[in-house]
Amino acid sequence: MSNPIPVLLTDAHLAHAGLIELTGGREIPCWESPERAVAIEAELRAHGDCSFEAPTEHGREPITAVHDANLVEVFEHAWTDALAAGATDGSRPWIPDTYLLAAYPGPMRLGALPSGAHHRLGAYLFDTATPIVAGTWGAALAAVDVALTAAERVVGGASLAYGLCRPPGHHAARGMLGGYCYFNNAAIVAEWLRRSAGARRVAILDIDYHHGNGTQQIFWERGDVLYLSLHADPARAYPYYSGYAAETGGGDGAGTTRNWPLAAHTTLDGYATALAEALRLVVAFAPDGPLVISAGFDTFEGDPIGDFALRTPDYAEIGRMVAALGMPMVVLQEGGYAVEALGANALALLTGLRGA
Ligand code: Q9C
Ligand code: ZN
Repeated sequence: MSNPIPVLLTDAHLAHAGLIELTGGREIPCWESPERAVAIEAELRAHGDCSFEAPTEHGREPITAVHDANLVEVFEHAWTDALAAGATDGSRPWIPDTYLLAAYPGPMRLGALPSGAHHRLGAYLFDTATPIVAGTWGAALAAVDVALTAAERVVGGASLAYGLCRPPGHHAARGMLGGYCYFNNAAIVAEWLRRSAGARRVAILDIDYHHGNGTQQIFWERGDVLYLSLHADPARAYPYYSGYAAETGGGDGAGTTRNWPLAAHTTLDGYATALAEALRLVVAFAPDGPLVISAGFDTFEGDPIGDFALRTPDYAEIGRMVAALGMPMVVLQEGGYAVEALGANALALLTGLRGA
């Protein structure tokens, strides 16, 4: 008989409702909605063997340990500066229209920056799917606290804890927001485990449908953090520019990044083959801290923005495979947009992870 699974969550995410994202030249309702976390919470409360706990505040230090301090400052002030400048009347999200690409300066030496943080934000954002509203900053801070408090539960002895993070995190890089992500919850936890919890080697297993470009970038040259990701082949799927099998890390991190780009219509068969390879690498790496799992359910057959074909019981099998490692685990919510199935999929994964 195992103990209830600690589930860390807060209502702070409700104030982050981006309203719209721009995709392929169209304005569409945000897939990444408050209803996602509401649905997962409802299902776990109704049918899960879970204890529900509020996060504690951890401040900014764990955030600036992985993110550029300028990004944090610009993100904090982007909404209020947009309002003050009259750039939005508050009824619409802020989405910058001008982005600072690496190619912009060329040989030029550029001397100044725009005064409004909402304009500077264009230097710290890589797509048009990551809107900012009044509650975004607070929700992103709270999601980090959710993730870190879940990690503390595991460090304190729980074999498994689940952080119901919203907004998600794995697309956020050191100096860049994007992909519905603001702070990289999983990367912040991994770095916190290294710096503050005595771990010398930490592994991150990313099972969201999309490649976690942010997590990979943050730990690219780090031999002490293993990043493993199963995802849709970026040759056809967002984020397009990373997640190819040839990307394996650099410098001290050569060999401690690995990617499994997968085909459209991937079912449990193909998924489990890749997952088994990844799990063998976790064993070989021999982490001495908990396994950090970036858990997305956009691999589900009914997901509106994915093209995999996993079914609800498959998440229990995936969970059992990971549980067989016998490692303590911090599970953090990333994507998944089939709202009606999210609760069942989360419950299945957690049930499997508990070894049931
Ligand atoms: N037509 C997460 O799952 N837009 N982020 C894709 C495809 C961005 C996904 C557009 C998808 C971001 C956490
Ligand atoms: Zn995703």
